[in-house]
Amino acid sequence: MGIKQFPKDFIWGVATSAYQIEGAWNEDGKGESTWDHFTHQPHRIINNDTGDVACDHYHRMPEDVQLIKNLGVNSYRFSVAWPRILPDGKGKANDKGLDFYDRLVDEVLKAGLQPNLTLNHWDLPQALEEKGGWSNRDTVDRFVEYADIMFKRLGDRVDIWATHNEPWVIAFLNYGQGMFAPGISDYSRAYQAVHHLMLSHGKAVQVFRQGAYRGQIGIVVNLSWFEPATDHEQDLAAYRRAIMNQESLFIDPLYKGCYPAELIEWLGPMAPRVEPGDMEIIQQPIDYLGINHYSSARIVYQHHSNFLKFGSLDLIEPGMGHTSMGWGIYPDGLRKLLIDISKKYNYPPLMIAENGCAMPDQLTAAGKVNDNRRISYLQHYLNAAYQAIQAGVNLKAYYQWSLMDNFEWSSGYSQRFGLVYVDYATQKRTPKKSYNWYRKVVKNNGLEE
Ligand code: IFM
Repeated sequence: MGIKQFPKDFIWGVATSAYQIEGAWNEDGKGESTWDHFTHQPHRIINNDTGDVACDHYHRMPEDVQLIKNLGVNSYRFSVAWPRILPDGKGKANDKGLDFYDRLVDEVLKAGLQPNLTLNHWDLPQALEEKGGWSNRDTVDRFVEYADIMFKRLGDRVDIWATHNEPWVIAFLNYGQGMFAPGISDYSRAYQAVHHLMLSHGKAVQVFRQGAYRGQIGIVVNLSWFEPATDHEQDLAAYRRAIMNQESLFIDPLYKGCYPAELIEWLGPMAPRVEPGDMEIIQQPIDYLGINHYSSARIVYQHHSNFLKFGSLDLIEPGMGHTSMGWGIYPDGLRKLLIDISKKYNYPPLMIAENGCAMPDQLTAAGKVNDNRRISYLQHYLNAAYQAIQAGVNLKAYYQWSLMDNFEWSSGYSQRFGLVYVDYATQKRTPKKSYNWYRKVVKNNGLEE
């Protein structure tokens, strides 16, 4: 049997984030995060679940790193809980918080893995939220102070850094739709948050370059693959707005130093306030662009849907159905997306920072999880990534989301994304069938044909 080989130095990994796995929400001097605050309110999350304990990773970190080592991957993507470092969002850093990530990075290195550290995977210190959070320009400088602390502490050992994970989600689900913490529905604030997230990214990259640290730095955006539903002018225009709002709004400033003019004009008074010099700061050269990809859709004009007046119809590969999140499975969307982004932005180095699926996994009486649909999902999406590389995409890495089942934001623990099953009552970890399948892919540095 032949192997579809990935490039020689390809990075294979798994990803997690602090709030979703760590627990220990108020231990060792950690401050309250927006997600602590949000989940402690009734009816925000399915079953009123919280991340108070989550996978108890804070206390089980060496065991979890061992699971990653045994998987054979060469990198681990995780995030730092900002309020563990700066409980009040500013001032003196919390030594115990820093010590935890120090130990984690050392453990990851000892296991022969490259650390890939995300500074902001959504858990903002609540103290900063109370002053306006990401819609307050002051948060930009608070983030840069925090980033500087982390660079100084771990810059000698971390290989890959990301400033933010999914700024689209932070801006639009947190401040626009109000579905995520802090639960605010105000699109003017959401667009202002976009600008502050991008500005804080640029400033943090400047600080990173000044420190001449050894690693690479980039940002991670979430991108679905979109196609216009028809070639009618209204659908085509709706499609352009969808693309601008998801993609160009975040990627154009990085590579072209501007926001998409057509979208800014459409937004009118909702457009963010930008100060002179901001766009130059955002356009700092980055080492890679991280992409999180989960779904694809056809875009239609819909007058009553939202102020951008577009609706989306899931694209689904015949026979592949949906994940348990209800997201259509369309692997070719990943191939098309990677090629499209590469062409638009002149073939930058790309990393798939997240891809994976929630499935209705069951632990059998024999203590096994036979998650064949996840294997099929990963097989197809990795094949799409392989085809994109063959087409010239400069893809450096693939991180599967996620190492283990964890707290899936507003869905709480109802969704299982892991290669490892977590029994939350006992915290027992059980590698699923897909864990062994992925191990083989990594070992072969490719897919069996
Ligand atoms: O669990 C999330 C992750 O935190 C960010 N990207 C999407 C994943 C699945 O919803």
